[in-house]
Amino acid sequence: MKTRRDFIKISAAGVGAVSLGLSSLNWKGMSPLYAAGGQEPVSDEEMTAHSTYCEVCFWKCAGWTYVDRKGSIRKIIGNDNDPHCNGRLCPRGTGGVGMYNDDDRLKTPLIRQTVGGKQVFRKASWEEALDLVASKMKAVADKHGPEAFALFNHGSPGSHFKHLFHAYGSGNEGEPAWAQCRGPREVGFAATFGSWVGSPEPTDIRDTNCLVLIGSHIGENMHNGQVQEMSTAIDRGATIITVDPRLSTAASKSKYWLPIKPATDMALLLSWIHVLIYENLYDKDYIAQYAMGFDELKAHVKNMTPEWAYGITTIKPDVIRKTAREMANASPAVIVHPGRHVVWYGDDSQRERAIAILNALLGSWGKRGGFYFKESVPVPKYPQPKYPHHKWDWKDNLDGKYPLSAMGITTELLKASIPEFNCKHQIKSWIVAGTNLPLTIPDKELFRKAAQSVDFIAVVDTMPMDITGYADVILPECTYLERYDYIRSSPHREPNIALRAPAVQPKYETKPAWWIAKQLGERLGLGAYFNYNDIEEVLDWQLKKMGTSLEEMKRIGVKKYPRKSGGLYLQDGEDYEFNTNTGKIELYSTEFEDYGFDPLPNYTEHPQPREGFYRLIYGRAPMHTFSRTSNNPNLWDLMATNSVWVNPKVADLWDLRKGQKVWLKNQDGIVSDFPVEVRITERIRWDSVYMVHGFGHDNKKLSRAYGHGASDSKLITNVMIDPMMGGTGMRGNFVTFLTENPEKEVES
Ligand SMILES: Nc1nc2c(c(=O)[nH]1)N[C@H]1C(S)=C(S)[C@@H](COP(=O)(O)OP(=O)(O)OC[C@H]3O[C@@H](n4cnc5c(=O)[nH]c(N)nc54)[C@H](O)[C@@H]3O)O[C@H]1N2
Ligand SMILES: Nc1nc2c(c(=O)[nH]1)N[C@H]1C(S)=C(S)[C@@H](COP(=O)(O)OP(=O)(O)OC[C@H]3O[C@@H](n4cnc5c(=O)[nH]c(N)nc54)[C@H](O)[C@@H]3O)O[C@H]1N2
Ligand code: SF4
Ligand SMILES: [Mo]
Repeated sequence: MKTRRDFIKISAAGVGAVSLGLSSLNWKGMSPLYAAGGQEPVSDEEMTAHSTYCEVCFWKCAGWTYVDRKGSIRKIIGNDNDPHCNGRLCPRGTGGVGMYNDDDRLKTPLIRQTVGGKQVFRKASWEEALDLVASKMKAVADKHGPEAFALFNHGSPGSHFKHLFHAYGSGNEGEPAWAQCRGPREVGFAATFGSWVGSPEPTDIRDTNCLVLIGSHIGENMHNGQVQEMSTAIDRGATIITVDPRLSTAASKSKYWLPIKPATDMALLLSWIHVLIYENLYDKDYIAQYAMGFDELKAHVKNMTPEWAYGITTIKPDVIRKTAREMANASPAVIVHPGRHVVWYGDDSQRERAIAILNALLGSWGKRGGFYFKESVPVPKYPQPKYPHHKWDWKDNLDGKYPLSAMGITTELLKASIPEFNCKHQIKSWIVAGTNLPLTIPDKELFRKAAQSVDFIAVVDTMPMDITGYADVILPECTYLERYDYIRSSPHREPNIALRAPAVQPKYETKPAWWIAKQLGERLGLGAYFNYNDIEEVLDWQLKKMGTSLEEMKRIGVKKYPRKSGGLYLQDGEDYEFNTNTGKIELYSTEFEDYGFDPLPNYTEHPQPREGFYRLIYGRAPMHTFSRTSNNPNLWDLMATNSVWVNPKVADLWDLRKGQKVWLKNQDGIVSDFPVEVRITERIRWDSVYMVHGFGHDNKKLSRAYGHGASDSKLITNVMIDPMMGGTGMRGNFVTFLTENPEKEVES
C-alpha cells in the first residue's frame, strides 16, 4: 500500500561484510589511535587537548580529544580524574572519532518533496528548514494546542529540545531509556528503598565479595566503570554468580553460571528469598532496624522452595541453595545487580522488586561492597521565564493505566498519533532527536502506522539512520566532538561535573542541537527562554555559580566536589529514614498495594516456544552501541554484522552449518529483512537463539551497515506490557529458520 509518507530509499553501493567476533572484559591493547589512519604519528605535546564527554553511550565518560596542528582529530582518551572511566575509554569511546569521520554523515538540512510522483529529499538552507519546522509548530499550536506536538528523544540533543518543548507548551516527550530500558527497575527499587537506581548505578563493585548478575551481561554491556571494578573484584577473589540462558562473557568469568530457562527468573529469585529466610541466613539486625513486611514476605515464600523452582527454572535445588549461601556469606558486601535493560516479560517491575527484596535481606543497600549512597551537585538554572502550563500530556490519555510511569511512554505517544486508537488527545506532529525509532521501539507496525498518521516529522540526527527515511525535514546535528552541550553532573561516590567543549569546527553544514533549539524558539516568539547569544554564556554563568568557570573547566575537564549529604554507607545502627510511604525498606510494598498491584512479587508463567521455534533473546556487543555505531568506520572494522547463536543440537536438527546464512521468521510470520549468519555454539541453551541488537539497517545511505545482519526489533511483534509503568517486554518472541531466500522484497 502506498502512503503519503513513503520510506525514502536512496541508493548507495553496498559493502561486503567482514565478521570478527570480539568479546572480552579487557580492552587494554586496543589501538588508541583509531583516528590516526595512515597519518604520521605526532606527540601529545604537538597537539591540543579539548575536554569532552562521550556520546557513544549513556555512560558519558569524560575524556580529551587531541587535535593536531593541521586541525585533525588524532585520538580521544579518557580523563584520569573522571569516576565514570578512570582515564580509560571503552573501544566504542575510543572509536567515537569514527562518528566525526564517517563520510555517510548528514551534511545539510534536507526537505522531502515529490518530483514526478516520486518522493525524494532535496538540500535546503538552514533558514528554509528552520522556517518550515517553526511554521509547522506554530500551525499545530494554533489549531490543536502545542501539546499535539510530541518529542521523541535520547541522549544529549534531547535536553535542548525538552527545553524548547517546555517553553512551547508541550510535555509530550518520550525516550526509549524508560519504557524500552530501565523503567521497571526504577519502579521496583523505588517501591522497596524509596530511591531509583539511576545512572551510573551506585553499585560498590570494587569492594564487593559477591556479585550476582541476572541477565546483566557486564563486559558485553560496556558499563565502563563497572567493567573496571568487576575486574578488580575478580582479581580480589570475589564470587561472581551469573544467571543467563547464554554463557555471556560475565558468565565465563563466574564461579557459578546458572543457565536458566528464559522467562523464569522470578521463580529463582523467590526461591533464593525462601532459602535466605528459612535457613536463617538473612541480615537480621538490618531487617529489624530498617525493614517492614518481613512476616508477610516469610509467609508468602513459604512454599517457594528450591525444589519448586527447579521444576520451573531447570536450575538444580542444590545449586540454588549453594548460591544463596554464597550471597549470605558475603553479606553485606554483596550486590544482586538490578540490571539496566530490564523490559523482558511484562512482569518486570515485579522481578525488579524481587531483586530489591533480595538485596534488602542481604543488608546490602547502603553498605560497603553493596550499594553506596550516591550524590550529585545541582547545576543552577539559567535565568528564564517560567514555563507555561500545558493542558494535557501523555498521562491524560491513559485513563489510570500504568500509574507508576514517571516518564513519557514512547509506545503510548505512538498510539496517540494514530486516530484509530481513539485516544482522548491526539498527537499531530513529531520532532525526533537522537533516537532511531524503527530499530528501537518493538512492534514496528505500530511505529509505521504512527509515522504515516502524523502530519509532520522533523528528525535531528547525525547520520542518515533508518528514522530519517520517515522525516519531512532532516536537521543535521554536528557530532559531540564538534559542539558544546549542557554540563554533565552525575551522581557518584564523589559528586562531579564534566564539560563537553568542541575540539573542532562542525563539518559540512551541521549545527549543534542547542543552536537548532534556540533558532526554533526564536522563530516561535520564545526568545526569552533563549536569552543568550551563545551557549558558552550559559555554561560560564552556571560554572561560576558552581565555583569554577568555563575557562577552568576547559583546562581540567572534570571537577569533583565534597559530599554534603552524609557518608557513603550506613554506619552500624545508624538511624535512617527511607523515602517510602512508611519510611522503611518495604519488603511488602504499600505503594503497589495502593495501586491495586501485588504487594509481594509472584511468579507468572510465560508462554514457551512451540515446536520448531526458539526464543529470540538479544543483547550487546562490546564494540557497538545499539544501532548508532554499526556504520561507524572504526567499529564496523571490528564487527561488521551480527550472527544468530544456535545450540549444536538445534543446528543438527536443522542441518545448519557454521556461517550459513538463514532468514528468521517469528511466531507471527514476520521474516527478517536480511539473512544472518549462523554461529553454532554450546554457549546458548537449545530452547533459545541469541543475537546482538542494532544490525539489519534498511537505509541504503548507510553504506557500510545497510543490509548487514538481522534486526531483532523487526522480529519483536509480541510485546508484553508492564501493567505498572508501560514497559514493553520484548522477550516473548519466538523464531524459526528459513534456509531458502524467502524472496521477500525488502521494504522499509
Ligand atoms: N529490539 C531491541 N530494541 C531495543 C533494545 C534492544 O536491545 N533490542 N534496547 C533498548 C534500550 S536499552 C535502549 S536505551 C534504546 C536505545 O534507543 P536509541 O537511543 O534510539 O538507540 P540507537 O539505535 O543508538 O539510536 C540513536 C540515534 O541517535 C543518533 N545519534 C547519535 N549521536 C547523536 C547526536 O549527537 N545527536 C543527534 N541528534 N543524534 C545522534 C544515531 O544516529 C541514532 O539514529 O533501545 C531500546 N530498544
Ligand atoms: N557495548 C554496549 N554496551 C551497552 C549498550 C550497548 O548498546 N553496547 N547499551 C547500554 C544500555 S542503554 C543498556 S540498557 C545496557 C543493557 O545491558 P543489560 O542490562 O546487561 O542488558 P540486557 O539486554 O537486559 O541483557 C542481555 C543478557 O540477558 C540475557 N537474557 C536473555 N533472556 C534472559 C532471561 O530470561 N533471563 C536471564 N537471566 N537472562 C536473560 C541474554 O542472554 C544477555 O546475556 O547496556 C548498556 N551498555
Ligand atoms: S562506556 Fe564507552 S561508549 Fe560509553 S561513554 Fe564510556 S567510553 Fe563512551
Ligand atoms: Mo538502555
